Amino acid sequence: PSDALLQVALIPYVCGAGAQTPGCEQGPLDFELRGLSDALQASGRDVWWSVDPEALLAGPYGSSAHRDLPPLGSDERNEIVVWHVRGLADRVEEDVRNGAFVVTLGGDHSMAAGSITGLARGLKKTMGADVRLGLLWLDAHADLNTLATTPSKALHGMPLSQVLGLDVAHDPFGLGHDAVVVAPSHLLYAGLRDLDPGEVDFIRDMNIHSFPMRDLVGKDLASTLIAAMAAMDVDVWAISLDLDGLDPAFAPAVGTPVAGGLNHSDVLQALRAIMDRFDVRLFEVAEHNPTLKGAGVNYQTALSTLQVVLDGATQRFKIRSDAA
Ligand code: B3U
Ligand code: MN
Ligand code: MN
Repeated sequence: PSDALLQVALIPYVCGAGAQTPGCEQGPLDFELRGLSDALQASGRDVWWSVDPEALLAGPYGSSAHRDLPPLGSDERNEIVVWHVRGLADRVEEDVRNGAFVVTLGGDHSMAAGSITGLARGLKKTMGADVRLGLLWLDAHADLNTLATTPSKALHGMPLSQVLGLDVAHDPFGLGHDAVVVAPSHLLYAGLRDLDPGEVDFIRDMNIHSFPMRDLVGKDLASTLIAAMAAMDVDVWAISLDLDGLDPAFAPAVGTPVAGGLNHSDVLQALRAIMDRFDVRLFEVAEHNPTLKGAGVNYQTALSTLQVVLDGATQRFKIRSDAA
């Protein structure tokens, strides 16, 4: 019916243990304290927190676990990430099964292992086992390291090795063998400018479609991404935005800023065009670290980005429910 509302589930990932710089665990609550859910509530959509970020922070792997973090790479450190990743995957799966558009809010980028796996599981149940999932990854980093190639041992540099199945034997995110959910040919990178040698090899050897920053000079981001996405045989898309993919002017409060990033208005224009054309079911904002300077700028950037994405999702939903 045409009066149906788009359901939008905000899902928090209150974990920063996957990053070298602590603080991302406070990201989702900071977004909410600055007014996120109210600002996103609009006619035509129903926005709610699927889990209360404050309650999660008060739990066993919340603020207290982050106060004195065990060293990177230790079992104790990874256990915190695994707990949050598994919880996120379950939450995303359930909300996707119930037909919601999912917004995952971090939290360090290890979250993507859970969000993309949860989305794939939910889609398999609602659309069938052979649904093809595409992933647009906006980031300064490729986040493609394995335990063998990582220079830092930080799990936020590894979620895509899980999603693509590069290190199934070690399963560092504890998601099991069925969590290989995106084909390398269905991954699209934009904004890359700080890669490790192992990641450069993976991208070359697997022929992953990538627009590093230097290849975007003088190109129109929207039409470049649209053309690349249209050439992929994909049914449903997820988009993961690492705030450090943007130029630090638009998102200064990130643990690993890298100069010379994506222009925010270019990204907004691209997202408008993408939401118009492709069936996007999940949008992720990662690496918001409110303990660093410039958190208010991060928030404004995240908010305007989500407004564009949800406007597009609402439009598509209206067209779909009018036709039904
Ligand atoms: N590639 C490096 C650095 C890094 C990855 N993601 C962020 N930083 N934010 C690594 O540690 O894997
Ligand atoms: Mn990054
Ligand atoms: Mn990242």
